Amino acid sequence: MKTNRKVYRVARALAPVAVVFLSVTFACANTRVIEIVADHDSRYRMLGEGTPAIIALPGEELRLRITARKASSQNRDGSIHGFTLLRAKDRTKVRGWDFLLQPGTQEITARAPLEPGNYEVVCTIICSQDHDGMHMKFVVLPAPAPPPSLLPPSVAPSSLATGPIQTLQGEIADTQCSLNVHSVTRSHKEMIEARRMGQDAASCARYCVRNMGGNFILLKNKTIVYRLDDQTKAEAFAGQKVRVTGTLDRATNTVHVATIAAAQMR
Ligand SMILES: [Cu+2]
Repeated sequence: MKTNRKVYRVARALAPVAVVFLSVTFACANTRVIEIVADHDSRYRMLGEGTPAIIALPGEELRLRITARKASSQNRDGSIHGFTLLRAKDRTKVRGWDFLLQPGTQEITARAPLEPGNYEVVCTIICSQDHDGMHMKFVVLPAPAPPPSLLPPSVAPSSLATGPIQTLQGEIADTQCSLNVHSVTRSHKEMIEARRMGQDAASCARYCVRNMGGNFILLKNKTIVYRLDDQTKAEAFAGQKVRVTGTLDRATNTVHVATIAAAQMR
């Protein structure tokens, strides 16, 4: 319950940004596709997320693309996992969210519950001895979309008229190292070798930002630099491989950040 509340608090803090990015998605009339694996070890997974979680707006239409892999046992009807949404507070089922999964990939379209709060996806099939551990978080954000005039300038609609929400992978680095201010290889290598800036990518990036007036940026394939409008979120991942979601302002190569998460390659 404690972690639930924490996730909810984090989600709430993200709400204004998420509302904008989700409504931008709606404006494009695209249903968000969420890729999930219901895995053979009785765990749900989402690519690049350590702890899988679905975050949605009240009533948002979601297209779940779920790949199911068989654990040790299955139902008589051939289904190998379940995907059922419960309210976290009383473990009651959410209507229209009770699915059985067949081996392979299936697409399910469903609407997020209208009531904001914490929910949980659970597997309803005794798929293995570890079946009890097969669940994932689902958070419905509070609904009210702030009027555009109340949004911080960084997420004002004018700057969001830049493109669809996208996910970019790379490393959180700093402007100095990445823009060759004090590095010829666009990396922390020289700085670390000189032992002046810190002993690894994370401390080097933090040092450069804190003491040399740099900014955290997203460095893709060691060559492409994206500016990030949310430095606080970026700092938490200094020197790490991440997935950043947001909209890209091509004019300034700035990502209006919705989320940053550590990238876990499978
Ligand atoms: Cu299962």
